[in-house]
Amino acid sequence: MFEDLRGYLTHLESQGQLLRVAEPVEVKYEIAAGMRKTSDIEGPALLFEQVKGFPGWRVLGGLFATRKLVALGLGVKEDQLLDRYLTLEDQRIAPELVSTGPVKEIRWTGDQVDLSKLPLVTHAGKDCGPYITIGVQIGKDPETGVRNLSIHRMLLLGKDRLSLWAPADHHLGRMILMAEEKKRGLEVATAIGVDPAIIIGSQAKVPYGIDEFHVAGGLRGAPVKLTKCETIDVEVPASAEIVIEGVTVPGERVADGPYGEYPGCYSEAKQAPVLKVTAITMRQNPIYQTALTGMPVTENHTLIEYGNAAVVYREVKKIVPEVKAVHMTPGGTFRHHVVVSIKKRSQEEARNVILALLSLGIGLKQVTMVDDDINVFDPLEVEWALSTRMQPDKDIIIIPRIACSTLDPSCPAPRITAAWGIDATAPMKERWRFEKVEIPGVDKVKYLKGK
Ligand SMILES: Cc1cc2nc3c(=O)[nH]c(=O)nc-3n(C[C@H](O)[C@H](O)[C@H](O)COP(=O)(O)O)c2cc1C
Ligand SMILES: [Mn+2]
Repeated sequence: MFEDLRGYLTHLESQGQLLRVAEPVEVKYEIAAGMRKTSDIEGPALLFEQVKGFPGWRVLGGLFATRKLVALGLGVKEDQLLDRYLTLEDQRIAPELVSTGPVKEIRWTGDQVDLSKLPLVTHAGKDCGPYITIGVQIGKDPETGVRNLSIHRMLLLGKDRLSLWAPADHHLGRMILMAEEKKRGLEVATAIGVDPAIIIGSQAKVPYGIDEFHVAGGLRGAPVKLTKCETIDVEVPASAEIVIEGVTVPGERVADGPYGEYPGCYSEAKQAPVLKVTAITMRQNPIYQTALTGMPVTENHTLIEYGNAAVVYREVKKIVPEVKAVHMTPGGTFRHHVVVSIKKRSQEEARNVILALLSLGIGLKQVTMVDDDINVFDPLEVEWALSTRMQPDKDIIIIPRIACSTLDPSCPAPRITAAWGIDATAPMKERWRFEKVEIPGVDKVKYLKGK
């Protein structure tokens, strides 16, 4: 368990997973270039100690650039990530309210609020401007008051204005619309620079009405300490580096984009809600955290993987208790394609799994089903199953149109996709015809070193 982001960074440094960059960098492209490179070479996370034009600020990037970093954030072994995540996600621990915390060391309210003083980063070459990309938004249901945590990008619009891209099928987007129906704004706090469990917890695919602070508490094995905001009725992590308090402007929309998105392509300008900022509080010498997205794999992918894999695993398990493994694939952006291995007990049950998974609405466009003797993490074995265990005329299911939360540019319209499933499990009868050829005694060959 880490007390806060700083505690976690100390741990990362001791593991050789944090690099301090002393060379001064620009917020436009230069920070993101380093993040792109570290994502492509498997880490480490980067702490930029000198940011041109922003004396006294440090910028943290690529904190979850690799799966290894996500595993370190959860304090689990990389090869046990899904297993451990499933257990921890179920272990809910309620947050604890404290009277104050380090996040209150500096307070800007009223005219002091000035977002241009924060080192907001411009990432991709064609992005329309600087974005906050890894702020954890905390909002409350306008009727029940139940909190929600999620991450939504925010475009810098002015010294006290940001866009807030939260679509209607995400929980925060729903809350914004509910408040608008009552002709009100929604109070939203954005916490930047929090301990890893809060960030990972914000990505849990739990139903509407569950406060993800309880999930974060379970992930870290201790309650998250929260304190009240200055200008809105929302609670935030007491040791966050920065908190931006604000209220959405009912009915107002602003062009947001183009922006280099998780599918690895630019999204066109969208009409996004607007947040009027009412206060900014922070720690002394704050660390501003930014996250990269774009071509997989980035932290926008690694952070999504386990929330999605957990939902898929739980769903498959309801249908086939003998589910062996689930792999959200990197090329599938950890959202669009999943490979699932099962021990089939009846001839067509892989088809039931395909239909169930495509209905989840988490962005899945392709489900590939294989038997339990196929390693879902090995693309060669998966392709071998496709080459030898399935016939395209009868083993592919195509669903012409479903509602789906996706930014896949090939979709015919926003939030609509076609989807498909491939049953590459072998028929149950004449099973011997699909058996892998194996040579006895390979493990006894001592004169060659294995991988
Ligand atoms: C780095 C990062 C950036 C993200 N940016 C956005 C975004 O701009 N808009 C969005 O709708 N979801 C974004 N997401 C995904 C949501 O935060 C995620 O789907 C979350 O689980 C939604 O929470 P909810 O289930 O409470 O709605 C982002 C995720 C990560 C890790
Ligand atoms: Mn939620």
